[in-house]
Amino acid sequence: MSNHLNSSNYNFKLIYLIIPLIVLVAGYSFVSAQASKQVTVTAVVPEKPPLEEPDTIIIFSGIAYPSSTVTISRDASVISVITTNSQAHFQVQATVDPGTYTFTIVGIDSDGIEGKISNFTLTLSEGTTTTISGIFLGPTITIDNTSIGPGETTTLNGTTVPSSEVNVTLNYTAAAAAAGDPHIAVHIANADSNGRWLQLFNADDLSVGSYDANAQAIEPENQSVSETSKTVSFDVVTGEEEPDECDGMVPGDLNCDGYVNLVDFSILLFYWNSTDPANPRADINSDGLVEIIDFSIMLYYWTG
Ligand SMILES: [Ca+2]
Ligand SMILES: [Ca+2]
Repeated sequence: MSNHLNSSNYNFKLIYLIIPLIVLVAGYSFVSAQASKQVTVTAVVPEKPPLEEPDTIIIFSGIAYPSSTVTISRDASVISVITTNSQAHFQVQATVDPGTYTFTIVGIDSDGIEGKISNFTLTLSEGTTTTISGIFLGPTITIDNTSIGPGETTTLNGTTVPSSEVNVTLNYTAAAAAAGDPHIAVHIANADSNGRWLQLFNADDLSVGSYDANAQAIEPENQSVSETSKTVSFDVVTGEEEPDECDGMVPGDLNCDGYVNLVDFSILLFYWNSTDPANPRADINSDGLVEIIDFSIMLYYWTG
């Protein structure tokens, strides 16, 4: 077909369209400013119908994840599975019937993590060659802990274009946010030469509540900005909300080891006659005093 397109028998008209990429996660100035990235759609149309109608061709090119696969589907039917190079670039050409289609593009990184799906709805006229260039899929993202308490961390990581800057946007979603608490924070991570990025959050640096996070990459060559990644969520909880090992243990099992025995009895003696024992389970009947009644309840549950 390229012979036809380059032939001097035809005059070609170049339709050059710039469409802004739809950024699904918007609503705050930082990402809006960074989302000026654009995908270019170019269509080459023969001015006069040739004797034999040339094929209708669509070309996709862009960035996904290094040495990984990109799957392109047309109305949910896979039309092409391609491999990216070590710098995450891909280009593929497909011949399709004319018509209006929704194309979806999704990458799976070399760790098997699927990125967020990108969509394009296009009308392809017969005999045109349409090129969609500048596609930049959002980074892949995974999270290791979805609930963290004091001193605990959660790590977000994934893959994008090598040596890019990755902006991780943390969104505090709790309704009862403390006054003055920033609801949005952007953390900068840097992808290594294999495209792997990582961002760690420590519960001690965050308010108790629920968080959403996603990532966008800025590739080093042209400073173009990727689509957003999928969104991951995690909760920061207080120490008291951590699982209590004494939940479900019988009264009298003061050290919560599943037995009521001499160990529990020695703990009871330690707190004997106290009104506010450091181990509140020692006051078995919760009447404010560790005494003979508690001992008799302990004997009732005695397992030895
Ligand atoms: Ca015990
Ligand atoms: Ca008592």
